[in-house]
Amino acid sequence: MPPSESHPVRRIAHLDMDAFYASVELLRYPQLKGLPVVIGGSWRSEDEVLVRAAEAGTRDRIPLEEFPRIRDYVGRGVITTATYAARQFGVGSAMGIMKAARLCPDAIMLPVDFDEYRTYSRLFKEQILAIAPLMENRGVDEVYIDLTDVPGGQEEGGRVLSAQLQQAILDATGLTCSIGVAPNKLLAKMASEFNKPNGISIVHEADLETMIWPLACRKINGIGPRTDEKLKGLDIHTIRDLAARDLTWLMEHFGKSYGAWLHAAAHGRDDRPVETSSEPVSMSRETTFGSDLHAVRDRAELGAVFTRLCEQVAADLARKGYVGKTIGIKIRYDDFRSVTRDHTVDFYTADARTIRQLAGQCLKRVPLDQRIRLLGVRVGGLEKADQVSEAPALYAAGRRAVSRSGEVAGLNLSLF
Ligand code: TTP
Ligand code: MG
Ligand code: MG
Repeated sequence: MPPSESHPVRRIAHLDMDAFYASVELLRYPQLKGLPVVIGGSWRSEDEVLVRAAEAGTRDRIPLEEFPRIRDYVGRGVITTATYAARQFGVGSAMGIMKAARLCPDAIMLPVDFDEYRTYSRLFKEQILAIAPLMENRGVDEVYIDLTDVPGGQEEGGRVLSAQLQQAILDATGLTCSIGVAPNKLLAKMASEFNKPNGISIVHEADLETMIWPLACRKINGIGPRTDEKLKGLDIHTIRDLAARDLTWLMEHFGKSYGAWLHAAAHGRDDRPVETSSEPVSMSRETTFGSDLHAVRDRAELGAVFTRLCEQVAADLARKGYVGKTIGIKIRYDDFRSVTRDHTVDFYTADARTIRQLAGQCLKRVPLDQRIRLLGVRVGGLEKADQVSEAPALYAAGRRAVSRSGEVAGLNLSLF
C-alpha cells in the first residue's frame, strides 16, 4: 500500500542509552567525566571509600586518586560496560576483568548498583511516554517507539521528534542516548548504533543499499555468532552478500522459516508492530564463583548455591507476577566454555522447589568432570500468573518420589 495521509510511512525509532550503567554512575561522580571507567566486579574493601562518601554526601568530591582502579582487582567476573574513554583501549561489555585490566590498568572500576540503573531506566522511559505513548520496552536501557502518528513524527524523517526526545531525557536525567529512526524495528535497531553516543540516524527505505548493505551480517539483530560462522563459510560476509542470494537457496541452507527470515531481513523487510506491553520472556539468576568449583569435591557448596539461585528466580517470578514452563541451567567451565540445557514441562510454575527439581534434571545432562566458574538458572516460557493455572506443589511431590527411586536404582547422576 503506498503511503498516504491515512496510511503514512511507518517511522519506528530505536532508542538506546549511551554507556548506560557507566553514565548513571558518572552522575554520582561527575569528577570521572571523560576518564576510562568500567562497571563490574563484586564489592571489596577498596569500595569502602565510596560507601563512606555516600554516607557523608561527598561522592562528587572524592579525589581521583582515591577511586578503586581495575589493576588492583584480584577477583574475577566480567565487566558490564565501560565509558567511551575506556572503550578506546578496547575494553567493553562482557569482557573478563583480568583482560580489561591488561588493556587499561588505570581505568577506575566501580561496583554495579542495579537498583540505581532501574530507577533511571524508569525515569527515561517516563519521559518518552509523555511524548510518544507507543513504546515497547526492550530491556533496561532501550526501547522501540512508534513515531508514525505522533505529531511531528514524520518531520525530517523523525529527526525533529528524536531531538526532542533526547532533550527531554537529558533534562530529566542528565543522560544521553542515541536514536535510530527507520521504516521498521529491524532497521531502526541497526540505525541507533550508527551515531553513538548522543546521535540520531535516519534511515529511509531508499537508503538500504548505501547504509545497510555494506554492514556485516552480524549487525542484523537475529543473526548470532553461529549463523554468522555458517554464512561466512558460504562466502556471505555483508548484508549485500546475503541479499544477493535468492530465497530458495537460503531456505535450502537455513531451513524454511529462518531462510525466509534471512531473506526478508537482508532486504530490510520487517512488519513486527511496536508492542506496547512487552512482557519478559524469561527470568534468570546466575553467579560467578570466587574460585572455580568442582562438581564432586565442592558438591555441598555448589548444591547450596544452586538452591539459592532457584529460590531467587522463584522470588523474581513471584514479585513480578509470572509463572513459566521452561526451566533451564547454564554452566560456564574454567576454560570459559558455556553449556545450557533446558526442559519444558506441560504446566506453569513459580515454585522454588519445582524449579530446583527440574533444573536438577537439566544438570544431569551436562558433563560435570570439569571445574565450574559460573552457574545460572533460568525460567522461560513465561505467562502472567493470573492467566494460567499452576500445579507446582503436586508436581514437586511427585518428582521427589521419582528422584528418590532413581537414586535407589543406582542412578548416581543426581549430584545436587
Ligand atoms: P548496551 O546498551 O548494550 O551498552 P551500553 O549502554 O553500556 O553502551 P552503548 O552506548 O554502546 O549502548 O547495554 C546496556 C547496559 O546493559 C550496559 O550499560 C550494561 C548492561 N550490559 C551488561 O551487563 N552486560 C553486557 O554484556 C551488555 C552488552 C550490557
Ligand atoms: Mg546502551
Ligand atoms: Mg542497550
